[in-house]
Amino acid sequence: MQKKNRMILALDVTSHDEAIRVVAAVKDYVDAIKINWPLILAAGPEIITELSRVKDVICDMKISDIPNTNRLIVEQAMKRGASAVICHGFAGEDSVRACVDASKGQVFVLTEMSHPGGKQFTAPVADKIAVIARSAGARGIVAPATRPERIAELRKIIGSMEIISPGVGAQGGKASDAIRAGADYIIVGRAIYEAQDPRDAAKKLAAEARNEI
Ligand code: O7M
Repeated sequence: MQKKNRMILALDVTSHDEAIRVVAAVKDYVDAIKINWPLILAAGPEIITELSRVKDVICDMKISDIPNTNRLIVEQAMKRGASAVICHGFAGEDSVRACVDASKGQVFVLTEMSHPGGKQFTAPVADKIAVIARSAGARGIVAPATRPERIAELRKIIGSMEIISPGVGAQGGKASDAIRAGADYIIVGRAIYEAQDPRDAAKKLAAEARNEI
């Protein structure tokens, strides 16, 4: 993934054709496409391969099982063309390591979730999860744009590992705040694909993430 726009598209649409339309409109302004269960279930896992011909695809299945099952899931995603996967950290270090091994290090570990409920269970253990992500050899972590101060604190734990940050737009976070706090990339979904003009929305958000406005 080339760090040009500093933005990852969260493509949570539920039709193959809609997904392709959105990607065609915004591909110049995003560095990768993150797909999650809504699109994989609607369009089938072949969508991973199809989109990987356009951009790097991050498979966000929030993998959180025992190590063997995690390995099997990651192998399937990578075989279909994913560039990286996302796993939860709360299943423990062995589960995270299984994802790291199966993806050759291309894992982002979710630390503290961006929604209000993320404060209940993930926030109190987020620092420990960041330590696990680092010691397991993950590529980076997911940290909340809705709480930029937490991005800054988690950055201190992980050093130069990458931070990708959801919660911009629909959840109330601001692209420039997340980047200033230490995120490498923002993750944006609804503020782009639900916009009247997704291309224009993506252009403006990328400019903000690149610190141009
Ligand atoms: O911009 P949105 O709110 O429409 O979408 C945000 C995307 O980021 C959506 O795909 C969520 O599943 C994801 N996300 C969060 O919103 N909060 C989190 O804490 C973590 C994620 C995520 O990407 O986890 C890997």
